[in-house]
Amino acid sequence: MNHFTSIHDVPNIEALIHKALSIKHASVFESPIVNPKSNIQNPKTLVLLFFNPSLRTRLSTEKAGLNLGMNVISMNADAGWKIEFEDGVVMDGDKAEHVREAAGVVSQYADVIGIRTFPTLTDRERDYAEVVLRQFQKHATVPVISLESATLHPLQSLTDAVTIEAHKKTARPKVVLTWAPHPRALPQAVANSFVEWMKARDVELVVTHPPGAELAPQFVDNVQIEYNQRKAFEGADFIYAKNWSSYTDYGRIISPKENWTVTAEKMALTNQARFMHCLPVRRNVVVEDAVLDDPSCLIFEQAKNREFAAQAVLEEILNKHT
Ligand code: SN0
Repeated sequence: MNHFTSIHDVPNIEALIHKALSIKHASVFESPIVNPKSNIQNPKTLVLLFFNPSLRTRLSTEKAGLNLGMNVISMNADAGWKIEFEDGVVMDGDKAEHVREAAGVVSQYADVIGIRTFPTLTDRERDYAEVVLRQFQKHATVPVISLESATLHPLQSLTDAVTIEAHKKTARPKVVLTWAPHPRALPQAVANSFVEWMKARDVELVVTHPPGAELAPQFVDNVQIEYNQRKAFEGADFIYAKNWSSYTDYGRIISPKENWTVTAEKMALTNQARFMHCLPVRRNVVVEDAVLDDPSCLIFEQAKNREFAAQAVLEEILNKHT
């Protein structure tokens, strides 16, 4: 694998999911006798640049790098110089460094670069062009992985595919992505990516959201959309909740009249579905305490699987490039 910025970078999705599962299996059943780091003569360096906050992505990707004996350097990119991403501009404003130099310089220290960048939620064209991620990728001389970009979160979705694969009880489980309320305008990235990865899996995918919360057509073409949340929940094996702001009225907070919070009462309509969320989650806004605190809830399992997903991706990239 050359880069990991979306599902389209993955040559064999099935193999990558099973690689993450086998790393998970080994971490549970086989304790390594030697620290792999002690055997590594020329450790590779992973540099993670965060233009936005992170807890799980940062810790799981750092841990995955350490598991592989890599040197890991994380930087809150807003602590660096303000970066210009447009080409051909006269840089006489507040931006001190162009992405051409920034990406070129980071490439001098890194063997793999991770980038986290959220959307503006005001400029849809720019966000969906993935200007920050693509400019970094263009001007870096080493592989780039997305740690959540403006419109996609592939490491999360790989994790979610791994989690569903490990917990499905039937060959073709019913997987429901449900929109949920939120006080802030959030990206569509997790939902876009989840749909993209689930479309590539053998699952019955249903997306449920109120009118006005339609995702970008390139993601939901041929996807079953159900505006009645209760109806969507019927017979579901997995309920994946996520808020996103409007794509059509770009960045607007959607406030439906009905209550879209995931409750224990709604979960009772399902086929004893396992609840999933990428986190962070607003308790009693997105989902009730009772659902999150139920032992069947998969949120910690998802968080744990982030490590194995990141390790599988890094291994694939290192195998190709070292
Ligand atoms: C991000 C999102 O894309 O929705 C990260 C999810 C992995 N979530 C948030 O920004 C939540 C912020 C909040 O205020 O609850």
